[in-house]
Amino acid sequence: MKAAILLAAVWLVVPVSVTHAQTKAPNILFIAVDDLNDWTGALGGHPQAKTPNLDCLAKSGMLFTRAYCAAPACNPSRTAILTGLRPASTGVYHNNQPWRPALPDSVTLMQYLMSHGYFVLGGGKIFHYQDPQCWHQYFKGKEKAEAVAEQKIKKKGKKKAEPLAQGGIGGNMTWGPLDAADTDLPDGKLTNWAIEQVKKKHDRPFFLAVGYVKPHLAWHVPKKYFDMHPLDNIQLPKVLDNDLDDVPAAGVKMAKPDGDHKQIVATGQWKQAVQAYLACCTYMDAQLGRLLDALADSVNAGTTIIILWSDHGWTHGQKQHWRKFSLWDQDCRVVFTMNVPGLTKAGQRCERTVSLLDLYPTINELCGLPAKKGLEGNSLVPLLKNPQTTWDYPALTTHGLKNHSLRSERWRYIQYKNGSEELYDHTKDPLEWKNLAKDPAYADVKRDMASKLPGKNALDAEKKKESTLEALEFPSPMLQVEASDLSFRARKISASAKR
Ligand SMILES: [Ca+2]
Ligand SMILES: [Ca+2]
Repeated sequence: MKAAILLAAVWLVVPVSVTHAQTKAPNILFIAVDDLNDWTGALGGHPQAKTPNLDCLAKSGMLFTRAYCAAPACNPSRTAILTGLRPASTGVYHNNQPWRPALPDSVTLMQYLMSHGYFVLGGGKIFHYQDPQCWHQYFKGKEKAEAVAEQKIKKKGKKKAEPLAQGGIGGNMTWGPLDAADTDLPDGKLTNWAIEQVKKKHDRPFFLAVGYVKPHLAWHVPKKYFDMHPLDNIQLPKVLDNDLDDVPAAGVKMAKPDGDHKQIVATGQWKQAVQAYLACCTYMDAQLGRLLDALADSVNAGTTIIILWSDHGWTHGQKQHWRKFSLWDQDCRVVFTMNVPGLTKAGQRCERTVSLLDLYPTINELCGLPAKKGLEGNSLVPLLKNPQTTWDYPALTTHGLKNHSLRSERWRYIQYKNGSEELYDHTKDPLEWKNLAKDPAYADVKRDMASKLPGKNALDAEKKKESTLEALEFPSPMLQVEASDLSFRARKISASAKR
């Protein structure tokens, strides 16, 4: 990746008082990665992670080392990011709760940008449940007819992107290398489309959302990515055998030790699962590299803010837990980088606790838009200017009604709906092995953390009738949104100058 070009400082951040008519507003490349935990070179969560392009992106701007999701599941995490409202305020806690019916009047980040003159386009997985009114254009990926034709080819015995070896425990938890090219898969096709967009000279500032679906299950990517992570050498995450002994029942229920973990251990596939996830991360990283190179070579280099985030973490057997859907650090921590030309500098790391809820207000400020009322995050611009800035905003992650987890720079405090608690001291216990919640010495810490939990907890939004299992994830097809930007054309960017 051409890091040097990303650093080009062509313009400075637009002060709020200056309108778009007077100065060129930045473009935004908004990259989402599904289910990517800290197993990246940049965050160092796994020593064998190979993510050179992501690492280069992080090194060329600001890496937030303590960034957390608002919820450890796709739908509620993304809903929080894109509406600027946390789950306890919306009632959208789980994947089976379509967000738009629950929030009919919510003006999403994309809608807000549209109303201020941005050209808003996207592709891949951004929302869990698609919302056509949020986009001028959307890349739907594969045509339905094309997918059907492919199935027919498969049935006739012609091999296309079929697994070379199959592993896993069933459901969507399967893995194995594919006899396929990068661009046979959705993330490769998405990247080709996104490259065309970043290369174009647009007549107004753009917001381009690119949502990668790997490393989400199922873990099937071209064979070369498996070969880059030889099975014999794979290291398992560090675990403590009796780690769940000091976890309250509500936490054990989230860990589900009798579920995936039992099956993966019984079938001797722990290393295979780790290999497959690492392979998927490297595949996604290769697509990311192609996109970033294209931007660096384009007319938009130097005028485009690059933001990359993952929607939550992922756990591979720690606390006998797999997937996300828990309130420990491994599921709540996300990858989050920002490259803001003229503002961030190469090699910056910010260790303050930040939330993905902060994205909406941050983007507004960087784009010079008026602060939108009612958003629950904080603009990160002070940290982008100086990552050492004092910052007393612990990051809240919520999984289900009244199950909260709060992370400060030192502590993680968990409080379940039934009142049971966990407390971990990250200065001594980064893997959260020793629950200090019952130790009276920490009563003050607990009280302080508990006082910062939401005072109001919205009741559950309406649920879909189907199962809540992960199979429901990303059920909505990548909709093609017609280029319905007529209202926009009438408005034009200069409209914002009249405010
Ligand atoms: Ca996800
Ligand atoms: Ca423990």
